[in-house]
Amino acid sequence: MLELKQVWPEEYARRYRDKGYWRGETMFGFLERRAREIPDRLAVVGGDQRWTYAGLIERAKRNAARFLALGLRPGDRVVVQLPNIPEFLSVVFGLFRANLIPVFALPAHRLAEISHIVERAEASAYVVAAGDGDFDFRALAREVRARAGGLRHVIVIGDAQEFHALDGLSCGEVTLPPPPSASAVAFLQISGGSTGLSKLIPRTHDDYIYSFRASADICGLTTDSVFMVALPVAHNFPMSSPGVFGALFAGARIVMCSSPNAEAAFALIERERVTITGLVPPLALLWMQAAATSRYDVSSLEVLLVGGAKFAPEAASRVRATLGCTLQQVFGMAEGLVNYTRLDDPEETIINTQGRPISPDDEVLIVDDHGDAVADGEPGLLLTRGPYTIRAYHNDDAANARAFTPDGYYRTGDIVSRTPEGNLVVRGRAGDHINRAGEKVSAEEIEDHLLAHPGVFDAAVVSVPDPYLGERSCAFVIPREQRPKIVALKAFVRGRGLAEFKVPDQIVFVDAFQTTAVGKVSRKVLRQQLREQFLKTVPEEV
Ligand code: OOB
Repeated sequence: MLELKQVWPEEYARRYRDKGYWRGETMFGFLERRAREIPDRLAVVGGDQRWTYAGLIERAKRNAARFLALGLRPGDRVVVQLPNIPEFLSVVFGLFRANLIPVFALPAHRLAEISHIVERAEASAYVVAAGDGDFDFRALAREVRARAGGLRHVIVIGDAQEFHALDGLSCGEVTLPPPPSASAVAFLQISGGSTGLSKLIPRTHDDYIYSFRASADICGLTTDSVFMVALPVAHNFPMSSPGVFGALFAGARIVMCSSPNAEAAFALIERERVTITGLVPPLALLWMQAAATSRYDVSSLEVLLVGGAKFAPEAASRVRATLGCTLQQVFGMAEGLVNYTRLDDPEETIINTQGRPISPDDEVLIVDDHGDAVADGEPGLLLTRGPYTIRAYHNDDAANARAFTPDGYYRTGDIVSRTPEGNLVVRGRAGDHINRAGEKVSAEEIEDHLLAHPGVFDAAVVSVPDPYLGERSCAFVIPREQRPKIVALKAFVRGRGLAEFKVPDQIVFVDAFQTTAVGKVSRKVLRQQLREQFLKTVPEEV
């Protein structure tokens, strides 16, 4: 069996084990242990389904047998693209039990992203729900299969058409394999992506379990907690900060919410007596506004986690008064490092900072452009390494050379400062991505799509401030003689099979890009110039 490894140098691995961060437990192992301890407690509620811990484990084992009976072999990668439904858990833990490697895609991903992920991960199978809202994932699966040759199986939850229906698969006579090593890669997560296409993030059982076990503790989860997922569950934040995995680790109950819409979520909070949930800042703003007039009782809510993008202090200061709960800011990344404000921090810290790392062994450096440490309070580039921060992306030497220092620090691309108490404050980004309501969009990736249009001579995509989204994307385009219409250009980008959140929010045609005396300008400088130009010319819009 092919076992993917994420390699920490031996002295670090030993230290992380000695200190009890890495405990040799596996993803399936911890859930099975919980199910033995509290078989009859509810693990997950979603739609009209209510599964106990025993019920979840049974379903996961059945799915494991189904996957293996289909011909998948331990170590094979399986792309999972599911909405917030209980089956997300029975599929993913089924894959863990079969020693298959889930690769997590978001429901918003389309042909371009899924085929890239399938190819990079060399995936053998793809699991989708038949549909989600208006979108038919079977049609997408058809296109993906036509493009990605190696994909052998498509498994569908619901009406499968020509594909395999999960429920219709036979379990056969398979023997489930022995557990994998806890230091092996358990799954591949997708990077937000600052440069070009998404990279794959290999997370081991040991490192990931540590991150959500500690998160569950920091977020105060107990067996009495009710954790609601309103953001897409496959994203690292709702998955592990403390996320569904942290909730299961704590023996809590998960409520799957299919839409982050305030009224739909409030109805579930009231019905299920939800105690904790997580949101990106734009949704937190909407919820605070909706709470003023909502007829639902959300008084069970104790903690609201907000992260994924910067939460303005002014908005943060209104959480308690409007929603009646404690705000917990979370600043994390799928590559590893996660910071939280603590529940008992002074209000001032909770409102004005993005918290401090999970682990005493998270090494955090804040440096200037020369790599020298800056003083407390001064902004600098955040570098980090630690017991749950990856040392390399999967199968991507070029990205690894850029993203990691020779001594193994991950260059986050974030500009932060540190308060004297050790809390981090996010001040900006060095990298060229757009943080659109928590969704990261790579400028380079969108530029490449724009350049494929015959009417586009050159394009530069930048982030501009947006009162609702935090940031939105603006594409500056130099047209060729036949200047395309803005709607047509947006439709062209969409038609390339991209997640909707990547289609430029705004397109501005320009005659030329400013160049320096040397004549040539780096993309990075160009984007910076355009951003400044935008802010100077249209300040009233921001
Ligand atoms: C989370 O993960 P990703 O991988 O989608 O994005 C990571 C990036 C960070 O490098 C930072 O630029 C930004 O998102 N970010 C924040 C933030 N939380 C994330 N920027 C400002 N303030 C915050 N609170 O977004 C993620 C992963 C785990 C937990 C929470 C968020």
